[in-house]
Amino acid sequence: MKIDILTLFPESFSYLNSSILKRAQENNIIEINLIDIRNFSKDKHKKCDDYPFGGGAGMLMSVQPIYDALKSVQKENSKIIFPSPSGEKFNANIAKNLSTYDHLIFICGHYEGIDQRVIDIFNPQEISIGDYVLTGGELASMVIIDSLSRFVTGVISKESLEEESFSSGKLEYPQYTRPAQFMGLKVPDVLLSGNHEEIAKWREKKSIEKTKNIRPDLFNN
Ligand code: 6GU
Repeated sequence: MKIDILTLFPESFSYLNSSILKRAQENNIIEINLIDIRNFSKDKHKKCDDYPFGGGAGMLMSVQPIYDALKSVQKENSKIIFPSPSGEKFNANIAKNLSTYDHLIFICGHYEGIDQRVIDIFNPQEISIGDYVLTGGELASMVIIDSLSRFVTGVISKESLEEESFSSGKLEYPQYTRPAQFMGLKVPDVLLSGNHEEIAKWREKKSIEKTKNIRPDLFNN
């Protein structure tokens, strides 16, 4: 999978070069490209924003630099995503769907938003990562990319994908590693028993308890 990220702040994406996504890139499973929108501005000062017509707070990202940046990477099969607080709410199903594309392009908005004509011309999928507002689309893009990458074959093991929260519709059970005792706190005996059937039962029970307490809505969906 190839992912192009259009942004005014390419330096904010170093997270994608660590840990699992670093390995995925080294193994040529995922290729991530950062495109600095500013390089496409035809303004003599490389300006990429301007005042909103009709007035209002803040600045908007202008259409021309984004248009040219997008055109420089768009192919016939590209899926364009615009992370935005006004998008549909992100979840694991959307992540799974995005993981099936060969080419994704993310447009990172900043300031008070972007010129509507970017949306009218390219018809991107608008995705919000939750009901709160971020200062820009960079963090949201990273959240979406991190999450969809886990569904790309070869990025993590099949077992990890199946065991974790939301694949089962429930929250994950508590986990422990060595030591078996720390500051008087003992790992539950069943996990040390070697009885896989009992361990599976305990995990299922804990998973249900936790979901009931914290996310009862998951049972109603
Ligand atoms: Cl995708 N972008 C911004 N700027 N704020 C958000 C968001 C996205 N999702 C929730 N809040």
